[in-house]
Amino acid sequence: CAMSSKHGSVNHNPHITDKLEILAKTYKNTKDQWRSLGYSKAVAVLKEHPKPIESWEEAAALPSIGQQIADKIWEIVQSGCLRRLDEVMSGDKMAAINLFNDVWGAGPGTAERWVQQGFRTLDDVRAHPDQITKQQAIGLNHFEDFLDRMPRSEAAEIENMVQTSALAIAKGLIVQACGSYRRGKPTCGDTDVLITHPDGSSHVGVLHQLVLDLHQSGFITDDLVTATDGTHRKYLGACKLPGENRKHRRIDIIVVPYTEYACALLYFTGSAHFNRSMRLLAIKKGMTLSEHRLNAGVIRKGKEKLSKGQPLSTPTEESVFEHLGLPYRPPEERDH
Ligand code: DCP
Ligand code: MG
Ligand code: MN
Repeated sequence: CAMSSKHGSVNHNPHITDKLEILAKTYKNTKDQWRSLGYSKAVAVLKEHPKPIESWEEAAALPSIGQQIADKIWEIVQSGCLRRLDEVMSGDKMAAINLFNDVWGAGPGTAERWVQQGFRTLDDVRAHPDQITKQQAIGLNHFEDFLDRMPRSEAAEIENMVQTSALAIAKGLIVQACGSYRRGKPTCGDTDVLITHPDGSSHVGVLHQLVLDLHQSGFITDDLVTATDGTHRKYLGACKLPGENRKHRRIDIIVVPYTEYACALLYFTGSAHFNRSMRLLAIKKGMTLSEHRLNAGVIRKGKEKLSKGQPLSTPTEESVFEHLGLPYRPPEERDH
């Protein structure tokens, strides 16, 4: 989490966590979010455990691990297998649910509906256009491409392409790839481009023109979402670099006012898990952290907010860490 100082510690129980992670993912795909969360928490605890689990009692004594999960851990330790996992994996319905959850724009609800309608393969779904949203149609079209993670060098090419186009619209724009790319990952699921302008106003109207221009040049191939969230404008789509043998890649672009640059940069760099723990920490300190700003002096009564507090000055990411009383963490160390 954002507060812990240990990173990259060795997992002494991969034989257990590998199996429990599959269960967590499967339950997530079936809307059984509560059970999924239980397994995810157990996996996180096991990954921090300093040694291989050797007894049922050792497992059950850990936080977030109850008797049922301890039983499963013990079964894996003793037999190397987990019957529940075999049951879950062997069902053709379960396999289809897991497949359908990988279609962009389809969540657990859609996946379950498609399965109930008797669909088991992507072609079954494709044969029923009346059951597919526009976004899901794009997801089905680029199914293999979207699942494939691109090398970070390709994310850099995409960042460059967007940067060149944006700078032709307004000089001085800051155009920067965030997400897994900024965290230094070797591969990226998409490219997350953040745009702002230091003069505080020239970012306005840029996104609309940029998307038009990138369509014109053939770089953007599909639009998934265009939305406004307060002062942020957001675009999700698909793009393809020029040249032979290029895959369609997911691209996310957000355009923000310069006053919100640091909080937006922090948010868009992630990871999602890191953001959640930063936000929780802010709440513990009587603050709220969002992709827009950091507020202090928030007064809560239970979950209800009596006062939303006042925004703090956050010119840099460092300043956000400082307000929260945390040592600065560079992007490469924000995976957890
Ligand atoms: N984000 C978040 N909460 C979410 C989704 C996203 O806080 N539920 C933030 C943190 C992410 C960033 O947005 O790092 C970009 O989202 P991505 O889904 O693109 O995730 P990553 O770039 O981190 O990983 P990937 O390589 O899979 O794209
Ligand atoms: Mg990303
Ligand atoms: Mn993204």
